[in-house]
This record gives sequence, structure tokens and C-alpha cells, in this order.
Amino acid sequence: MLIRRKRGWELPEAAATPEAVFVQRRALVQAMGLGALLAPLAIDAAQAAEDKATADPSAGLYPFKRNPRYTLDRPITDPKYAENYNNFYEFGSEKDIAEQAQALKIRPWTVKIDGMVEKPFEIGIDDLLKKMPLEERLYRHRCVEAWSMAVPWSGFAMAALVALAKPLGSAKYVRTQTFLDSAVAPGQQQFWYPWPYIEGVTMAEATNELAFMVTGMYGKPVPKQDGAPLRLALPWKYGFKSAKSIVRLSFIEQRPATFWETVQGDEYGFWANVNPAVPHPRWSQATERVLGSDERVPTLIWNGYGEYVAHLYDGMTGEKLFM
Ligand SMILES: Nc1nc2c(c(=O)[nH]1)N[C@H]1C(S)=C(S)[C@@H](COP(=O)(O)O)O[C@H]1N2
Ligand SMILES: [Mo]
Repeated sequence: MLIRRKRGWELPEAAATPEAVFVQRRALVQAMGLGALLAPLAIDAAQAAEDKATADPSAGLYPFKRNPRYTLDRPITDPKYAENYNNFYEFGSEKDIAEQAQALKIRPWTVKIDGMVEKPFEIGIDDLLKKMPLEERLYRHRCVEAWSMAVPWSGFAMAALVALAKPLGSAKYVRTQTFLDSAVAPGQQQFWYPWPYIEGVTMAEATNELAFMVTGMYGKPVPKQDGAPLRLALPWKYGFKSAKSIVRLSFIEQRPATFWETVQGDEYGFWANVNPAVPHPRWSQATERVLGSDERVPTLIWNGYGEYVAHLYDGMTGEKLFM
């Protein structure tokens, strides 16, 4: 199975702290000269102080009110899968990067808005949360590797962020950029990848009602391994389009060179819309493995979201829309 040891999700959020903190706390207890009997109390006090210092300042905002417009055809995935079976190459190419990802510092976190906009600006994540219309949505997520999950995401419509950015008429694409810090993200020391992780969508995709900026998951701030503190969810596209831990959105005229397209363009194209009839060059996309079950279910074209997005691609016959 995937889960080999106790991980953050098995503990209440406040109890999950990095090893270094335990070491510090042990040193503190020893320095206080307390006997073994009193030590647990001292640990509780140290824990409380520590929780206050490191608590996610947005935690009190959750849960967001669920938008009933977006419904699922399957059960919500148990968070133990969504939070422990991850693709986040910055922290390694395996699925069990959740512990590694705890090294990411998510405050302060500034998002830069630039390119073809009225006036470029930077905004802190907590200020951004104050300006955006917050809601929860149930979405399916389909990875190009043929596994899937169904998740309650918290966040806001990407269209609201686009409106805040005030793009000029000349902007045709929104390019999303993930943080770059190889000291915390060892995967970024792998020089053969074109870091930082870049993805992008057209303006029409960015302002489509489904495009969703994610700040939370399962009614809490989104875990680091799932892309804290700001990621995308583009539920009609393969998962790699949904960039994690975004630091910059640029409004640009040319189609951006995206991470996976640069690595392997014949397998991971720019559009990457889900289609069971178009196989990946190395495997079928006809069915998907539902995380947390032994079931394989048929994959749906546009991942089942055709009524919202199929019209975006009318007449684009020369494009590789499904790869
Ligand atoms: N920055 C960054 N974003 C990323 C990835 C990545 O490696 N780095 N992987 C993508 C892929 S392939 C998928 S399937 C989803 C996985 O999200 P999850 O771990 O929350 O399921 O994140 C996407 N966003
Ligand atoms: Mo993926």
C-alpha cells in the first residue's frame, strides 16, 4: 500500500510538527530541569506556544460555504489518499513527498501579478483571501497517469483573480509559476528539469467558471503537499495543468512554454483536455483508477465537464486538444 508510516493527516493538525521542533522542545524541557513526571505538562505548554506562532493565519476562515452547483458522480476521496499520494516534482518524483513538502514555508507568501495588466502588483496571500469571493466546490481530478480523485476544494474563481488583475485586451494567456527554492525543494536540484514549474491557460480558460484557485481542501487550508497556499484546479484537464504553490501569474501574449511540454512535448501538450478516446503514447486513457478503491471506472471526455468547457475549443481542429 501507499501509506507506510504515520503521517500528518493521522494527527490533529496542531500535533503535526517538524522533527526540529520536537528536538527544540526536548531541549527546552531539559533546560527547565523538570522531572519525567512534569515533562508532559511542559510539552503541552511549549506546544501551545508553538501552535500560536506557526498557526496558519487563514485557518479560521474555513470551512467555506459549499457552492451546490458542482456535484459529483462518486464519493469524495478519503483525504488520507489525496494528502499522501501526490505529484509534486519539486519534492521528488515519487508519490510519497508529503513529509518532504512540510519544509515549504507558506508565510509570508506573496503572489506577483504582472505582464499585460493595467498595473503590475504583488499581494500577500492573506490579503488576497480577503478580496476574493470564497467558496467550496466538489470537483473530480484526473491525472494523466490514469488515477483520479474527488475533492472538496476551497478557494475562489480564477475569473475573480483575473478581474482583480485588470488585464489589457492584448493579453491572451495566463502563465502560472510555482515557487523556486532548491534549498527546500530538493527536486529543484535536478537540473534536467526546466524549473520553475510553469503552466498556463488561455484567457478564455482562465475566466471559464470552472477554473478555480485553490487555497483549501476538505474544509481546511490546503496541505503543503497539495500545493499550499495557492494552487489551481482545472477539472476538465489532466492534473499537470493545475500548478501548485503559485507565486506569480503573468498575463502574456504568446503561449507559454510549459514544464511538461518542455520535458516531453510529444506526451504532455499545452491543452491536455481529458479524453478517454485519445491514448497517451504509452498507455490507454479509457479508464481511471479511483484513489482509495480497487475500482477502475470509465474516463469521461472533458472529465465530465463538457457542458461547461467544450465550446471553448470550437473550430480548433488543427490543435492537439487532448494530449
Ligand atoms: N508545481 C507543481 N504543480 C503540480 C505538479 C508538480 O509536480 N509541481 N504536479 C501536477 C500533477 S501531475 C498532478 S496530478 C497534481 C497532483 O495534485 P495532488 O498531489 O494534490 O493530487 O498536481 C499538479 N501540479
Ligand atoms: Mo498528474
